[in-house]
Amino acid sequence: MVDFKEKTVCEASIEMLKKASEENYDTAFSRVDAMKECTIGASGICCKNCSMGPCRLTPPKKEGEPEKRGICGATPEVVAARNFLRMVAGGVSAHSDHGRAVAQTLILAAKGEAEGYQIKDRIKLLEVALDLGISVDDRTDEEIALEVGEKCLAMFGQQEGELAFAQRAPEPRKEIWRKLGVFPRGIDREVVEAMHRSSIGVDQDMENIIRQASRCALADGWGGSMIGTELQDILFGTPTPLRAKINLGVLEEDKVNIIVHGHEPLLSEMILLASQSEDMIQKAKEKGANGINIAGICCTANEILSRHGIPIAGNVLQQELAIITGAVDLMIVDVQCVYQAIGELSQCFHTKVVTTSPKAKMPFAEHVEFHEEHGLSTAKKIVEMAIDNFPNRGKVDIPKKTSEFIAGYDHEYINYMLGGRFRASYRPLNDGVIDGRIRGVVGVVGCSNPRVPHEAAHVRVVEELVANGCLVVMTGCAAQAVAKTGLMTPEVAYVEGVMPKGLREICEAVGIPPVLHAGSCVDNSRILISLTNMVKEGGLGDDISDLPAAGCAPEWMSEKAVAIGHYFVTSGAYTVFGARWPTTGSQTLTDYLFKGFEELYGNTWDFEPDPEKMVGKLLNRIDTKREALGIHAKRERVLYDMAMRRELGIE
Ligand code: NFS
Repeated sequence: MVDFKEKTVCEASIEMLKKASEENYDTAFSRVDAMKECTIGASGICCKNCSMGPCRLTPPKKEGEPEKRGICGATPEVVAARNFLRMVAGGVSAHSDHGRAVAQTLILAAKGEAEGYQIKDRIKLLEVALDLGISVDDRTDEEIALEVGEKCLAMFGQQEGELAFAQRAPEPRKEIWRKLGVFPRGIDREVVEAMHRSSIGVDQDMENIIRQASRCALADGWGGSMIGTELQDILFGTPTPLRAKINLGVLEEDKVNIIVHGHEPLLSEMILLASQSEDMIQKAKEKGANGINIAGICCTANEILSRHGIPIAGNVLQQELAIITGAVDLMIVDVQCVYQAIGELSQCFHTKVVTTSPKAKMPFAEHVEFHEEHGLSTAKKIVEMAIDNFPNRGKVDIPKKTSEFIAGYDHEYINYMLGGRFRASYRPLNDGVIDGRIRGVVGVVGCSNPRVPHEAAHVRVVEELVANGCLVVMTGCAAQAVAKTGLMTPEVAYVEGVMPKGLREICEAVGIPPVLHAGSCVDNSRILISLTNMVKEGGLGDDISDLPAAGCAPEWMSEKAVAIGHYFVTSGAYTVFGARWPTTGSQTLTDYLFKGFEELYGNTWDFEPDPEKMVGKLLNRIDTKREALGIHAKRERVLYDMAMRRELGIE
């Protein structure tokens, strides 16, 4: 008998896992038990980049035995470095293709050729235009937006020079990138070069391979992802804080439930618009439903949550569980983090799975291709499919579990909330860090991974960081885990024992929670800008690597997380991963990333699967930085015990 409490800390998920087990539905939670991990592949030393192999470079069994080489002679560190580089390139390609699609849509919208899309945030448009050196005088918004879109699109094919958005980084950081030869050029160029250099018989120098990983990752954080975030803000509005609900309980028994799943808000924004139209609501009523309910899964959820307060049904590991409720009339997907299993699983229920991207089709799904030119009409067609499917429902079991939280904290809002409309500034944040009320700022990001208990490490790490006076900024599926705990509501500041007095004073004065939801995974680029703003505000050193700030991804699984981690580290932020580390097969490479990077980038990668030890490492690094800045005060680390957690009502 499986103990579901060992699988997840989320009560709603436990309920659905019980149902899955009783009624014999497969999920990632059960498949992971049947799939034994390949330790050679997991540690990064299996090379399958040509058909002479795969070459499995297992470490020597006895002392004195020679280290294994690939058939071409490749050493373990070179194989592990190539595999790492390919992971980075995979992640960068995903974020960047997303950014490209947004740039293309902005161009269409500026020309009036994208049905349903318009320029929503004029201030962001002007800011981005000025950063890109685009003239804004005597021009219409559409003219400016067209040039912004074209300039951003050109960044993908750029062959030489320096990526324009990367110029936003602090000066000393840019000097480091130039000195090391990792200043990103064109986004596509960096991905292609990564693939070339890691193919058989090309780059066979570990450090040189990792150099390309750095350049490629930076082309994501300060390129593809940043384009995605900035241009989405222009098209759909820059998020501001709003209250929302999360967990499977947001599905509604009497309404047509449509789940938007995937990553690109280009699609979900239109679905939302279509679902709010009078004719669609009327149609739903005709079929006996009490309206249309949209909920999100994965990062597309974070996107429409941040801009419209649309509820989140769950994170990546809840996509199958949502279908098992029997209440999902249609799940619409675009790209990334969509499990193939949902197609087959949907056959056991009335749920329709609809794929929409020409890049992403799958068995057992209906394909309704989505093109921005006809965005709204296609969205209406899909919403109608969901309405027509409502009467086909069978037994419905929606877990009665939801939590409230606040989302929508981007760097613009942090600036505004701390300083107010007329003196918007990062000064109060920097002062809070300098006077020690905020010990440090930590970004907690990334996926959930069924190899480790779902959401347990996210919750544990964040609780402890807050208990130790850190302000936490979250994105992705990690944010969705902690949204269920109450730590993302300002009211938590009034609960005894959650955080030290200093952090509490700041939260109370500003009216913020200690944990800020900053959006989706491409929005990690917002964290880069926040860190840069902290540097530019002054008093905390000259570069990102001087800040008492760090990042972590306790439950990551996607290549995208590796790309994000690598651009955080090469931008100067110490970053710790949990769950698994992909280069453990080569001590030489692991040492280079965990130690050697200190001298190069002023901070390093690290790995720590134990959540409490992970917090220890993050706090150590933060305190070291505080000491270097001369703002250190000795203090004990608080360890959150189970009684304190229970008091908080955390699952
Ligand atoms: Ni990020 Fe978002 Fe979630 Fe991981 Fe997948 S949804 S882009 S990759 S699993 S956080």
